[in-house]
Amino acid sequence: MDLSLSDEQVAFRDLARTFLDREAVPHRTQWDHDESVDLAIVPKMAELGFFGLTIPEEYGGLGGDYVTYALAMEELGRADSALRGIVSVSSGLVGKSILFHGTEEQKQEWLPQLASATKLGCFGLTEPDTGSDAGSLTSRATRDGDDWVLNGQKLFITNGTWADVALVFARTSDPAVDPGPRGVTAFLVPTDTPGFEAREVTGKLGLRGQATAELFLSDVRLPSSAVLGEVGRGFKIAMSTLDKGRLAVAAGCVGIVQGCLEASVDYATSRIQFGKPIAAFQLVQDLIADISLDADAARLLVWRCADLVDRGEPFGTAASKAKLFASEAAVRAANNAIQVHGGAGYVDDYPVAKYLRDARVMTLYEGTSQIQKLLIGRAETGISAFG
Ligand code: COS
Repeated sequence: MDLSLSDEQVAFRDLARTFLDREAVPHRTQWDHDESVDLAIVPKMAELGFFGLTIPEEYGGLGGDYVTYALAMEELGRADSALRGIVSVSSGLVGKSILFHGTEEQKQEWLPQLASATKLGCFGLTEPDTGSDAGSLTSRATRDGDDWVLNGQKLFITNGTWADVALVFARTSDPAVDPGPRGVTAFLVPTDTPGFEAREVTGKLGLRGQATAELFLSDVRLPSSAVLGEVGRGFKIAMSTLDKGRLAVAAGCVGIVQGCLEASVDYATSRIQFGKPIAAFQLVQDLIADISLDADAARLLVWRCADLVDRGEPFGTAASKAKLFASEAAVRAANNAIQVHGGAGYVDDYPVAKYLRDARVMTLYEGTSQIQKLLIGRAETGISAFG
């Protein structure tokens, strides 16, 4: 077993870190206060390859591997999780769904634009009344001649107000006959289609630099070519895409833990109390050791999962484990980092308060910690707790 990174992987990670330290880290607190990152950074990130990393070269991407993708997500999480979300939703959840389930026409139309971030995507699965129970979604798509007409509502949609294309999951079967996952179909909805509206969700605890929206679909008329994959197979697209999304969230969480470690070491080695740096006190070292252990353990789970993807092996349960552990570790590490900083960690002069606020949602979105545990339990026992 070889856990060392290739020269190319190290080079990409270092390039990403240098770029983000220059272009994102100095601005992240302001973006957080403004409740929006400066979108001028998006084309620069695309130029570096963040958006096209795992999209094949024939569609304008770099055709890279998932270990490199995990490294990129880690660096984004260390710098600003709002940026990580923009990338992993647009090119990950939306781009990968199109890559693996789209027609050649759909790939040609959308992938080069998503890889270059000239267009952004959002992923419309969650609804006001269906979060964990995604298979019970109630947005409807009905046939009208050759067209589909969509009506419904989506909630907590990352990139919602910025997106040019929304991947929307809607029920195409009669809910009285089939209210479950089998009646769901995926649609690619250009957001300038009449009847589509996105409204910003405000007042978030964290990820304040990221656009989170509520989507409203009122008689949104789409041609048949807007269907992604087969009619009635949309839930499988959502679930298989979320497996890779969970890997991206987990890798971003590793970045949060790493950021907490670096900030805590910096602070503890320079802050003097009782005549010496507080890093000299064993109870402070205990906190730092816990953060360091969380960084290593989460990173190893993420790399294991990315390696399984690269080798074409099943990785869904490994993604659930990585997401569960890394997201809980990010919250724990941010809390420990604030403890190292004392009162200074409670304000925005240091990054750890923002790390905690951003980390908190990681245990909720793309499947709560409880859903990840149920999925792991189902894989181990062969028995489903759902429905
Ligand atoms: N990849 C491919 N197909 C999958 C899959 C996966 N990871 N998981 C499930 N499926 C398929 C199943 O094989 C099944 O197919 P068939 O109908 O052909 O048998 C179908 O999808 C339904 O699967 P299942 O019976 O597991 O559906 P459930 O309603 O029981 O799913 C869970 C329950 C909890 C697994 C699901 O609703 C879930 O993951 N919820 C969390 C949703 C989430 O992460 N939301 C966040 C949105 S983005 S912020």
